[in-house]
Amino acid sequence: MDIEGEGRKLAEVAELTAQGKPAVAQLVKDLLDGGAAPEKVLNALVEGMAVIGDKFASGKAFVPNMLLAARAMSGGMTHLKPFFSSGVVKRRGTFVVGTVFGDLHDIGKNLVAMTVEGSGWEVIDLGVDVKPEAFVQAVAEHPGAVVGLSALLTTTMVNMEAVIQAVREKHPDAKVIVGGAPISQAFADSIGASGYSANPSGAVALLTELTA
Ligand code: B1M
Repeated sequence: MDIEGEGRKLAEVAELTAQGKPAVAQLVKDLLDGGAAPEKVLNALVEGMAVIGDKFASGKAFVPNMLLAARAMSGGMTHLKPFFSSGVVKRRGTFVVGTVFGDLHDIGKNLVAMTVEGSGWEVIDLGVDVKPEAFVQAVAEHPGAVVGLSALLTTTMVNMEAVIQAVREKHPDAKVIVGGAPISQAFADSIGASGYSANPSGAVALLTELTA
């Protein structure tokens, strides 16, 4: 594939990812089969997710748009995964994410997980109703991982503090970021979180900042 054709296809990957089109998967495959560098293809997917993430954060896109974009990106990632596992492409880091114990809400947490994964991070999603020990264990298995906690209930947001304490007891340098509808920057500060974000793209920006 010539450089011009490759550039056009990469731009198309970014655009179609933002639009949540399933055609992204085939485009990614064509690019990789045609010899495009996996990093460039990943960057195009990330660019698409960033576009939709910014629109979502500013109220110009909605949950279904984000879910479609994330699905399109996942389709593309299927073809990129072999390059990650072989070590040809380096991940930006590892993000261990979960909804804290007592809480079963996972739509927002999933959006954050998908957006972070779409930004080139390895994501370990522990699911919902996650006990402190499970976060501690995941950080032990993935040294240097940043932890992300989500909570949607005023009765469970307080459980974030117990998770932070348990994680820091075993991993004193661990970074833990928090988010969810009832969470504020003031609350995050009061429980010793490393950062707070109101939305998925903000979480990506925080991760970049915390691991710079
Ligand atoms: Co629940 N629920 N719910 N619920 N539920 C709320 C949260 C509630 C506000 C509804 C209400 O009363 N108006 C209320 C909480 C009140 C409060 O605590 N002050 C509530 C309640 C009371 C309950 C039950 C107790 C109801 C009952 O059984 N009596 C019960 C609790 C169960 C439990 O968890 N133990 C319950 C159950 C459920 C369902 C299971 C039915 C379902 C969850 C399904 C699921 O998640 N798979 C559900 C739902 C869907 C909701 C509402 C309607 C929608 C939540 C949602 O998904 N929003 C919600 C009311 C509402 O918000 N309108 C409600 C969309 C999602 C994209 O937003 O999760 O905020 P959100 O995520 C955002 C940001 O917060 C941020 O990014 C996301 C995208 O912008 N974000 C992060 C989230 N996590 C982040 C982490 C980060 C960074 C950003 O870094 C790590």
